Amino acid sequence: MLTIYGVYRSRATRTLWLAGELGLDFKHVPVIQARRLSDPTSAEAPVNTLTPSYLSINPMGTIPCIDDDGMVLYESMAINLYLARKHGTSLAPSDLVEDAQMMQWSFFAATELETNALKISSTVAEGLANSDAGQAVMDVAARMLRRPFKVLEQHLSGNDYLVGNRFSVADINVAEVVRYAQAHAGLFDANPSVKAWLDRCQSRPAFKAMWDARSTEAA
Ligand SMILES: N[C@@H](CCC(=O)N[C@@H](CS)C(=O)NCC(=O)O)C(=O)O
Repeated sequence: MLTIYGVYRSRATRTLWLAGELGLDFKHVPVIQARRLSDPTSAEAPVNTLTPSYLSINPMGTIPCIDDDGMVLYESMAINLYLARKHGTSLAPSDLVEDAQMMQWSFFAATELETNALKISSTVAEGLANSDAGQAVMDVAARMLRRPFKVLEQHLSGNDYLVGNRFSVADINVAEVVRYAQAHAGLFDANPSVKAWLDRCQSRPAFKAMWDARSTEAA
């Protein structure tokens, strides 16, 4: 049995979206970020990233995490690459080269995009997007993203998807990070192929199902 830990309003979306694409049967345990609770250590608090029983599963206290028949794994990109490979289908790499390319794009998202993309989404989430200070933070983050977005743009101007000209786990891993920057219209206007690719990824039924579930979860 596969268990996926982590609320929808977290990086768990990557794994929940992939599980939908693969049609996996799984148990969802909506562990919430401790920072979103006023007293995460109280006895009444919902299971969160500081709850001892959760820390005994994932000592990092992060979400997502999975337990796949006793095999526990954290780090969202590793989880997704594992699940894709385990269940095969066109979402998984078909050979060693594609495997390397899917890892390349996943590491690229985690190391070259995520920090600055998150600055954009958290500025919006904090309601600061229309303030001068918020705009300045978003513009600096967008400037830092210019180069990796240009690399993505060059690749996607000649390819509909990141690897093997088909939708794969690499697209999920990168699209869910690029989404954090989506509120910065200028970044996407300057990179129309990235915008078109993100639209393609987000128009998939499994993304929409994940997004609907996320939208119904308490903010
Ligand atoms: N690199 C990790 C990062 C995981 C992470 O930091 N997740 C956040 C939620 S999106 C978290 O668990 N934060 C803990 C907390 O806020 O208490 C991954 O990709 O899985």
